[in-house]
Amino acid sequence: MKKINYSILALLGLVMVFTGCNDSGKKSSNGALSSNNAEKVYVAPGEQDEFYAFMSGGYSGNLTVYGLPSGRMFKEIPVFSQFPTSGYGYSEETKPMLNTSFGFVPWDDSHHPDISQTNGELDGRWIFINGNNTPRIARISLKTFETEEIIELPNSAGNHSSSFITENTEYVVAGTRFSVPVPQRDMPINEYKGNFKGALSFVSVDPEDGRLDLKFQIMMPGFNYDLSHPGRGKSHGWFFFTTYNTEEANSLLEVNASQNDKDFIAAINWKKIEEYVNNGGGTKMPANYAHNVYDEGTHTATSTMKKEVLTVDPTKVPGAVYFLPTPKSPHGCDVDPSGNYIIGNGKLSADLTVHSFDRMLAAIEGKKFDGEAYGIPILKFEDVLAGTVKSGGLGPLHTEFDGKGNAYTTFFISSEVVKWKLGTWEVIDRKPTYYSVGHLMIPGGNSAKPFGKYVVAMNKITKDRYLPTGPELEHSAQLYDITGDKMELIYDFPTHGEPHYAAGIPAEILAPKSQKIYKLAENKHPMATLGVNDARVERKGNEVHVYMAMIRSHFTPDNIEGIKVGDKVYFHITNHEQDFDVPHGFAMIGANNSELLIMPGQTKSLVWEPKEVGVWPFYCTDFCSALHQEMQGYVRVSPANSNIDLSWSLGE
Ligand code: RUQ
Ligand code: CUA
Repeated sequence: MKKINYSILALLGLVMVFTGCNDSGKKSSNGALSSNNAEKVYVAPGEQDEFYAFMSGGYSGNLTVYGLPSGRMFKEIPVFSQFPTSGYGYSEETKPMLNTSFGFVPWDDSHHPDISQTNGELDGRWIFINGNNTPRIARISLKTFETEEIIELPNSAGNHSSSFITENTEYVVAGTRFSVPVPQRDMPINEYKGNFKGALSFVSVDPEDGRLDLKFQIMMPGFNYDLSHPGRGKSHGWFFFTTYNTEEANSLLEVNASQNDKDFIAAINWKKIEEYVNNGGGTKMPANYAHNVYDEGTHTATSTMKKEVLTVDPTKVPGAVYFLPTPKSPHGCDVDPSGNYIIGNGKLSADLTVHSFDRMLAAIEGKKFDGEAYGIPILKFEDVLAGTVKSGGLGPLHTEFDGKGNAYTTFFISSEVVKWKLGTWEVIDRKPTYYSVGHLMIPGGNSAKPFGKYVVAMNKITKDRYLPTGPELEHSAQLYDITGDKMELIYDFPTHGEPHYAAGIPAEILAPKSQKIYKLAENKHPMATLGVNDARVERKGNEVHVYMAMIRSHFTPDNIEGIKVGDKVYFHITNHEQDFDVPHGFAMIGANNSELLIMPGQTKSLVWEPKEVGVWPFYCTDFCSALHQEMQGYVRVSPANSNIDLSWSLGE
């Protein structure tokens, strides 16, 4: 396929050369060239973007924030990975965020962000994202753009069909990609079939403060649960998951999991299961998983180990779970804005399978089953099929919607986005991507109300798009204008990590609510230094606690003596600024962690273990005023057996 891509590219290149020189402002056949299109993405200095785009960081473990249409990156939000830029995962306050049942896990692989919804529309309160490797879900505040909560998922492995939310953010849902023994135990791998389980986790979200709670897990047959999306509108109350490896192979899956002509989309009536568990149904099972919560008042996270999970055997809840046969190892599982169409993107096929929710209900009503799998009824393919999109592309992965009756599907192998019409299934347009596109994103594209102005294609291969940077290239995103009948490629920009999915939202929903400072008067951190007179240094055995304040352009105190080799020195530092965008940093020579970047009104703590006697400097890392270079101090470190008294000062 690469060859095809390059010949298309070469052709386009020729078009570029010829139209580029003599075309003065007229629309050229290659969208990216016309000055009209340049204007479409140009956000002049001082102006702001129309949309926020939150792109998953993939193997960076984080979430990056971009503006659309400019493609400018605004922030990287640390989620599952330690982040020295701010001290996340290094500061004493944030280390608990990365606690798991496996201990401290300072990295993950984040795939699918999803923004909270009310009545099926984006409400912009929180964004959720999955950790794929050590199964976790994070909740990030869209007021502070900080990670506020991480919950681990027991009985799960490869948390891929995650983290998608229901239309009133009742649940954030996560299906396991790998089935595993539940509970985990020592057993031969080749006894997988019939013995492993696939857990689908329903994590409730508190409507007031967003707090997460693992409400129940459905113990499904041992397939791979790849992707999922909620029903909406008429199908609200249902959730749909693609499966592959219904063969339950445990080795050489590229061959052995591609035997069945059809795998399934699992349709889960979660309202029914919720009712069942609310009436005392389900089995409590011992478990061990971390629940980490960051408290904005104390600026501190706590980690609690939970010991129990409620599991549900789907065969015990009649009418709650069905299988919809779907060709051919389906990947993406996307639901249109009306909630009627469920699209299975069969990655080994050229056609897209669209199921109808109405037809599914009718088939269930008529009890028209085609056997069962592990006690779960299988519906007949013909009975649930709404239509097939004869796409002409290869390797369909993901579909999004523009809210105007059109759907857009990415094709990994043929490297293109294909636009087609819901209901008639006809292909309307296709545009190449450069190269090998994975997900795509329309702001609100997986809600009842998409904002169908742009689609962003997230490509896996960058090759010749940008100046080379050695063997490793950032991935590329491509922006298409979708306001007309035909899509137009208007921009191309690099992204950070590996964006799998992304979520977009109009700036006007988020920007006005964005927090500017933390109020010092509301700082409840137990180690905060709220007045400069409270600044002090205290010794408890070999632990020394420095209570420090910072304001332009000094630390209080800035001279500390009486520290000894072998001490463990905790700096608890409070930023006394109350102006927007005036953080201070703190860096200590030889510290085995990172700096701290402390926001106005916030307290953060860093531990430092001095190894050598001497007089050691610390300084502010953020250029905060004309006297930033003066914002510095010294710690005197004496031998372990010295009897120099603890003392501290400023300006003496
Ligand atoms: S997916 S490999 Cu979202 Cu297409 Cu993860
Ligand atoms: Cu504070 Cu530089």
